[in-house]
Amino acid sequence: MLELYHDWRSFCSIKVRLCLAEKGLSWESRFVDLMKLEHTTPDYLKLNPNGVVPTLVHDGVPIHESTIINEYLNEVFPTPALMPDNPVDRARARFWVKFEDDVLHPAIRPATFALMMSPELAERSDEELEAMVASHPNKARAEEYRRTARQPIDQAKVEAARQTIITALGRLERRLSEVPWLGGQTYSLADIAAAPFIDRLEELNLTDLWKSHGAIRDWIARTKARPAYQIAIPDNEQRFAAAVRPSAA
Ligand SMILES: N[C@@H](CCC(=O)N[C@@H](CS)C(=O)NCC(=O)O)C(=O)O
Repeated sequence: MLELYHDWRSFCSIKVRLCLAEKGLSWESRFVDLMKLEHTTPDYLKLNPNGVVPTLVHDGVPIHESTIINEYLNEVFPTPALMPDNPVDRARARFWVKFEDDVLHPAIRPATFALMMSPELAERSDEELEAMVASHPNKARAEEYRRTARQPIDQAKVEAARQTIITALGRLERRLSEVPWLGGQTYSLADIAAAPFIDRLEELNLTDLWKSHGAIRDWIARTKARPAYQIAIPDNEQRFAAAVRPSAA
């Protein structure tokens, strides 16, 4: 049995749900509400001491980290294969998965906190915030939650992240001008890692950033046309209250 501890809205959770959907796997949803700080409760920290979602539990065995979870799923459920079959393309695919972990996900966080999460986090009481800071294994992240809940948006940080996103989109555009998918000729874990970025930039109303990137827009259209994409992204009622609702197309 597969259980996924996840938040419908979380970038890394979408990444794992995409992989599960591409594999056609059924799984039990264990919703961990990040806005209610449920990821830092003692029970959840026992399951994932990093205090983050997602966590996959396969027949009682927890697996952490979205990239590692997707590699695990690809090994244990090999069909359809989600890594290229030659070593050079596999190396390229791994590079783009790492690019998502190192660049895309950190770059999207400031705007997500500022524009999507702050209204809901502001509703948390001081006691809840203090308990979260005390129990969160990553104090820098805990402070980010507290700051978001109580202080004005740090516009300079959001702008710096926007510049990082613009540079990242330039790199993605160059890659996708050469090959149809990030890993080369076939859809792979690399595309799965980057796909949550599409939905998040839509929610943040930042799609202008790829307006002049024809190869990215083509990749987005092909990615969104995959049935797994529509299964994995949140329904409207599962989104942040502040989200711009993307059309179903
Ligand atoms: N590298 C981790 C990152 C996990 C992560 O940052 N998850 C976010 C949601 S996308 C989270 O749980 N944030 C809560 C927090 O940082 O307190 C992964 O890929 O699984």
